[in-house]
Amino acid sequence: MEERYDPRKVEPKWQKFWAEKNLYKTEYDDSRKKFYCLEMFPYPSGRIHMGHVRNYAIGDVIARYKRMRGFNVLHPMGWDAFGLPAENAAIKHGVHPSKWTYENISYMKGQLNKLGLSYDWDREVTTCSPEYYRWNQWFFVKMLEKGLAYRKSSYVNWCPSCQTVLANEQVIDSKCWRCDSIVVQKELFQWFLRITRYAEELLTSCDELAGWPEKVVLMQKNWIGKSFGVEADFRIEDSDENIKIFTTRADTLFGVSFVCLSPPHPLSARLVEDKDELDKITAQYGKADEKMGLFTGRYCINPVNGERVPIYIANFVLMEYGTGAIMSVPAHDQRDFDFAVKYDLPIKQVIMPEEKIVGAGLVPAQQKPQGVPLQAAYEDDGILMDSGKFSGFASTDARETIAKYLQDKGAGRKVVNYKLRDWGISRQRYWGTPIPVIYCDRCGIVPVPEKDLPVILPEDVRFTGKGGSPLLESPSFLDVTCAVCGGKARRETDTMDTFVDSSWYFIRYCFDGKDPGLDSKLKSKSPELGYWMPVDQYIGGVEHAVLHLLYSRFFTRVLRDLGIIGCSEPFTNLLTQGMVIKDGAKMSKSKGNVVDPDYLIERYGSDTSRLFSLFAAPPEKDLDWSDKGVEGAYRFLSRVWNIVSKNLEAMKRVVSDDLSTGDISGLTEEGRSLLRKTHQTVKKVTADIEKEYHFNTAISALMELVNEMTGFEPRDEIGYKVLRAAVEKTLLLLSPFTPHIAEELWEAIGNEPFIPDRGWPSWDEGLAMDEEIELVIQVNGKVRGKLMIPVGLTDDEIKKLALGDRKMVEFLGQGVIRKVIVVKGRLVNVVVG
Ligand code: ANZ
Ligand code: ZN
Repeated sequence: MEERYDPRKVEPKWQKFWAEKNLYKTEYDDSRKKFYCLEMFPYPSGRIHMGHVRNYAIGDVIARYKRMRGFNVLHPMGWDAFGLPAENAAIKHGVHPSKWTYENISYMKGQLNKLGLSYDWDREVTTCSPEYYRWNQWFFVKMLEKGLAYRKSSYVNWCPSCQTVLANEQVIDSKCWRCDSIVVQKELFQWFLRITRYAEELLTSCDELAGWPEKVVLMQKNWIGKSFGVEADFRIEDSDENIKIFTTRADTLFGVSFVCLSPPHPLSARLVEDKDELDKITAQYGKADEKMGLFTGRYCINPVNGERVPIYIANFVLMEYGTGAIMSVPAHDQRDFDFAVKYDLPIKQVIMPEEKIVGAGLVPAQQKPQGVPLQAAYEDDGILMDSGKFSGFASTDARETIAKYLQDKGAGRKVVNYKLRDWGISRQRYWGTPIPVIYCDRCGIVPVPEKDLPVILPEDVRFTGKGGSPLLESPSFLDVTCAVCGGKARRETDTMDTFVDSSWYFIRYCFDGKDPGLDSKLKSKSPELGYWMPVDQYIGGVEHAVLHLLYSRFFTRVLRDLGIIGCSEPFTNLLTQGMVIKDGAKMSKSKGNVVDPDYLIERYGSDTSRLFSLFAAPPEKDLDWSDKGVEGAYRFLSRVWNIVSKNLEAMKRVVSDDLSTGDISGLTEEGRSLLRKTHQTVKKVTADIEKEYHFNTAISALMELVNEMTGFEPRDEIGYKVLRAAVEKTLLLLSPFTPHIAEELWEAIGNEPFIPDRGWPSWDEGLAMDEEIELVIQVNGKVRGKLMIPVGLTDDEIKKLALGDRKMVEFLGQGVIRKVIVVKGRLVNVVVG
């Protein structure tokens, strides 16, 4: 073997070996325990970054570890390949999104392979390929049949100069990313998936996500956002019509000073006379920065006290939430407060903080705080004031009481609301899955029949970035005959949100890519899905903690209800890894603090890159980049190399024997110590991996063992046996972290290659035990001394030692010993009277 560690020689050799023999291929085998380990698939942006290296290194350790523990491990990889950057590249540089994407994939796949990741590439998924997205379309058509997909009008960002819809990330400071025009809101018909049908189930089953970080579960719950409230009717003056408002604070009804409608609310157009004014405010709809209102000139009646309340149109009231209309209580809601100040509307306090109450009784109206006007809304709970017969109630009770009062009067009802909105999936762009419907003048909306799927995205289109989707200018795509009447029809030109692609890719991985039976297997229950799903360990960035995970949970349930899959939750355990930071900031191009993985691999090798990223921090914490740390990881691996190269010939002459059943009496003191350290290290590394994947402490334990090996000089055969056992166990334990060097040295000492098929090493409790332990001596329950004693003594021997200790003899003096208790061989309590 080479004297010096040179990863540039070692790593390509093993990558080639693994690939040629297709050693990471996985087979469905239901006689074996499975483990499905999944890392979030990357967007093929061009190159991988350190965040990917970290994410995939973590996943690879888990996959390799579980494999060595005897699981049938599924560990796949693929590409989230549709999306805006490809289209932007086409507009800017004239390359076709498909070419751009596939070239990036090919480069990045090379990078992943250089990292030595144990993927079964036969299951690779590329979401922009028709073999993949045809299933988006099939699921969509099924969802249409079930009423889970529907079309309605809603608002999109629109650039009036480019005449095109903009994604949120193409709107920069309210302006178009290309031409700097002010972006407006435009109403368009769009397709939605009815995720709200699953809102309650998605919420309650959050409690089953025991293997997820608590904060992620909380984010899921908050996003679903269940709230209990009241729908109250405010009758419009001089009309029999009501404005229905939704409030969670019925206790503040006596403090209402105006009512606001959302601009698109159907009543808005009827109550406002000046249509230009309404258009103006509609253009500002949904803008969080500036609150704007328009007085309609009309009034409505507060159902609790009959007061006349002015009706406004306000840009911050969302049409999609509650009823699209609110009652405004400036004294107790900061947003309403700001609005009231801006438009000079009354601010009427009806809740006061509890501390203000004198004595314990009710609060008479005249005792209300006088003088100083509110400087800001008082949003907390408290005691009602100026609220008619409800004054003096605690606000929490009043919410109930007033709700009931309204209900009895027939002017309101208790309701439950969810923040969760149906999922708008229409994107007016090219590089995505075509939505499989056609529009026929005679028959209306017609789903593309199953036999005509997939609807293929045409490649011969032009990219100008102006005038809407390129699909609009592709007659071969656009013009179709209606599947129902055979007449002329038009294809839908919108494509699907790319989140659809990532909502079920983990299900696609359960099949071999070339499985000819796939066609039927994805349409009904299959043994593969029953076996592999759910994912046992999912690993990825916390930035996907809300939408991607929620959509995946939704899709899994839809497929369950279509009879395709047996489970409801897709991911049993979730690990959200921390960020990679350098010089105190997240690594990013804009910060200019990026370290390129290619450079790192070229200079130090992928084992060092992996080891550093696993050693520098536990997976869920941020990883602080350090050049010194990388150097340190490299030196450590060099040390392992040197131990083997220095002792190679002698080690090769002895048989492998970890002495766990052998006779250790012939060992020197150092030999015994190394043997003990070896068994202790196996135990510790195993425990650290099992306990929340504490790879960093596992690696430090390995470093300690290697230190001890470095200082060890075997003198005879049994010495070399011990060294060989230490080296072999080190290589096995290291192999999930640094697979290349582990294979190389494993082979060098004369073993058959391919470590992942070896079992995980075991340890012997007896040999791992310390030779001496600390004995705590108490007198009448108080600690009076400590003593190092050999392990394995009987209680009587321990008693003798404890009582014979010189300090103890002095301490006990003339006292009478009534009892001596030995606890677990580690503590002696002497009871003296
Ligand atoms: C009066 C009020 C008084 C409110 C008060 C709050 C505090 P959650 O808890 O998130 O469900 N609201 C209702 N529908 C809305 C819409 N479509 N657009 C914008 N805001 C809307 O929030 C419910 C509260 O959000 C409701 O309670 C309503 O304001 C507002 F001291 O009603 B509240
Ligand atoms: Zn038709």
